[in-house]
Amino acid sequence: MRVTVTLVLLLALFSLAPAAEDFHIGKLCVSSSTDTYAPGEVIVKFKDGVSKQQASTALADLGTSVISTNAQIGIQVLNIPAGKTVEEMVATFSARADVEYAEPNYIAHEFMTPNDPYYVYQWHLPLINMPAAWDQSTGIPGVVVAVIDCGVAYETYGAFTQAPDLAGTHFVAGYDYVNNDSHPDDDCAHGTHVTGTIAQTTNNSLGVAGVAFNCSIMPIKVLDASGNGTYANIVSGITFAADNGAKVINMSFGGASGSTALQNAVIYAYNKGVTIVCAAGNAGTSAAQYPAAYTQCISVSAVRYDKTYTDYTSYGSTIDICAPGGDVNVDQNGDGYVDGVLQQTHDGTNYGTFGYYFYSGTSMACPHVAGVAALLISKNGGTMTPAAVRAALQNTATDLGATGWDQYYGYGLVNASARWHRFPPPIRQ
Ligand SMILES: [Ca+2]
Ligand SMILES: [Ca+2]
Ligand SMILES: [Ca+2]
Repeated sequence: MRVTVTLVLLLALFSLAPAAEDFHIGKLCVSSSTDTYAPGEVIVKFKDGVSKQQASTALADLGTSVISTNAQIGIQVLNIPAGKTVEEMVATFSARADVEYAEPNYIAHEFMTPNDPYYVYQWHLPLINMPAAWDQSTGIPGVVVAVIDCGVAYETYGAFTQAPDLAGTHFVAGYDYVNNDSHPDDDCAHGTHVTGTIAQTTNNSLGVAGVAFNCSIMPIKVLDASGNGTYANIVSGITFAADNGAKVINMSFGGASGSTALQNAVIYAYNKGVTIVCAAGNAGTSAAQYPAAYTQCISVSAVRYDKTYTDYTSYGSTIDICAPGGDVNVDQNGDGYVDGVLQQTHDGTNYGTFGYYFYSGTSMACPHVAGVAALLISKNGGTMTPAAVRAALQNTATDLGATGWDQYYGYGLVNASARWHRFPPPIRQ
């Protein structure tokens, strides 16, 4: 007898965003400056013991004039002579015995703010410090995130249409284990929304943004149009991802039953160096959900705008970290819309009719962490063990609730912009 176990998508309520023309879009501040340092200026610090008179004589001899000084730091900002470059003057000052250091007057830019018009409604991205994180990395295509779900609107094929805001996203070949073909298109809408949070085409003046938008997505379909799938298909999806170069697996679904086959698939992928990120579940209880509860998986619970845990999120001893899952019953940020996670997907019936949907659930929290994991791996050059990814995520999370790890928030809210150092740290020579 064949036993079929159905899974439920870890998606709670959702509501349709009003038609695009109902959005009122505020002005975005995007720095347009491309200068890396102020032209015609250098910063110089003379050595302690060099008198003001000696310094000003040196500056006059070099044809420079003082723009400003900072007594606490002991620096002078200088105008350099016409015909000299900043590089030349930095070299000239640096070579002097009486100068401690000289450097260009670098220009700091505000953190990248994407120009996607509905980014302003994606409160869940700044909540995990995305603008600052994008200043460090937007991901690299060699880091592949497998989205094991109900498919993704990644191509135009047959009855399916590519989501307009996935047109610039990198995709690698996946598989459809529901229909047994190589076209894992989305007949449900969930997988496309999840994919958007990881790698929506970003800074393209369209729609919304994603966390690791220069990483690649491997779409793998294991759930059907109603969001159910067998463990056997999920096992196949996991081994496909592990065998085909995925660095991260996102699983925004779960079941209440443990399974030796499912556990062994997770171990197989983990041992191949794959970081596995799973939604904790939407049971609102401490009952374990699988695969999230397996120790190889990073189990993600869900918080809302005010950084409190949601009424639907599963919790308990297996929670590792939390991320924004949203709450579509409230508008805590006062933007006029429910506080769901906003991404583009189709309406679930007409596979070419796309809109921007506020979803909530641990399904939505999970891809935030998968995206941050992909950025970490990107910043590390494209490879990083799952143990190192886990350590970095947990050690840099922002603690919430009871001090230290707790059963609702795990190690805390994922922090995409945390400066992270190689694990283990290099030994100083
Ligand atoms: Ca976009
Ligand atoms: Ca809102
Ligand atoms: Ca805590």
